[in-house]
Amino acid sequence: MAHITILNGPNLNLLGKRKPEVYGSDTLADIETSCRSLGSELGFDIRFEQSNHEGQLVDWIQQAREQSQAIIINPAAYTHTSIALYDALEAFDGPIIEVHLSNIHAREEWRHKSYVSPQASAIIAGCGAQGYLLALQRLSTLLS
Ligand code: CA2
Repeated sequence: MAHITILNGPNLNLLGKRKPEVYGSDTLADIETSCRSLGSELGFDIRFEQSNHEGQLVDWIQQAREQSQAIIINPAAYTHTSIALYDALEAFDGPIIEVHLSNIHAREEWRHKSYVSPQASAIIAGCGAQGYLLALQRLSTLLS
């Protein structure tokens, strides 16, 4: 059974509680439940994590090198700032899918730059919570 690490960056623990017009009404727990449900249909064992701390995300990416065949990551605001995430992801050998709930290219200009995209096999933005499920479906193709 393939193991997938799904990582979520800062403030995504607030999903569903504020800004539904931008990020939708699902909570992060709702997203985790739907990822686990589709993941079990696709034969994936899933580790689902959220942190507000950059170093914690780096630690989980490093753990994924030993545990996981692929990473799905919504780095949230660290998307636009983090060379540490870039470097950690560079050391991961499998596919990496970057997910954003909102279309970062239709928002403020400073959100258009992603330090994660150069390390990603695919980028999904603007599909809301469904983006995580699309990422799992893509991994099903890539890992089969
Ligand atoms: O669209 C996305 O998924 C983002 O990664 C979300 C980040 C943002 O900084 C990125 O540019 C795009 C922000 C996540 C914060 O989520 C909140 C949820 C509810 C209330 C406040 C923030």
